[in-house]
Amino acid sequence: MTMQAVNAMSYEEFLDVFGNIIEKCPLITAAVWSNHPFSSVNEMEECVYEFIDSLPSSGKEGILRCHPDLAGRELTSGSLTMESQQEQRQAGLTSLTSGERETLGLLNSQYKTKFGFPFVICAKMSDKYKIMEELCSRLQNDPSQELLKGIEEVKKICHLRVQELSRSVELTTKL
Ligand code: 2AL
Repeated sequence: MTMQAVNAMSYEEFLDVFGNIIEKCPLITAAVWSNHPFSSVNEMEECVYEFIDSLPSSGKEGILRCHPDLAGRELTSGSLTMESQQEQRQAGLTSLTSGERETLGLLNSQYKTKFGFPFVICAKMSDKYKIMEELCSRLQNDPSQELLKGIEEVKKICHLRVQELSRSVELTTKL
């Protein structure tokens, strides 16, 4: 599929393909379709990032709140999105010891109590040890720093999801 094919997509098709590049936030994909045609995938991603950056803090917090906890309830119950499931598995979160799961659960809940949104990190660029280390360290940040940091991670997750989609729908190098 070429960029030309992406640009020719109806908004329904565009949403079907790119609707979860920001976890459980298809509204962002739907909004970004307004900017088509795109000259490249990078330009499309930039539109997503600009949209996110233009949101007030409450909107950015909302995006973070759409992310599931790492190694949380949804992982255990099998109700994660396909993308999140794959990311958490790749980071080794499906094979934690019960002690590690308990520690991560405790840190996640401390984080949420302090900030009012979940700890978000690009799991594919990390592993269970780095995730716990980062969680402990980021717990010390102030809320405005953490909002920025969380959103930076959301953009990294988005970038990898777009790359993955580009491969799986065989978007050519023209993208
Ligand atoms: C996630 C997720 O679902 N995928 C990922 O890379 N990070 N969630 C999170 N709370 O960081």
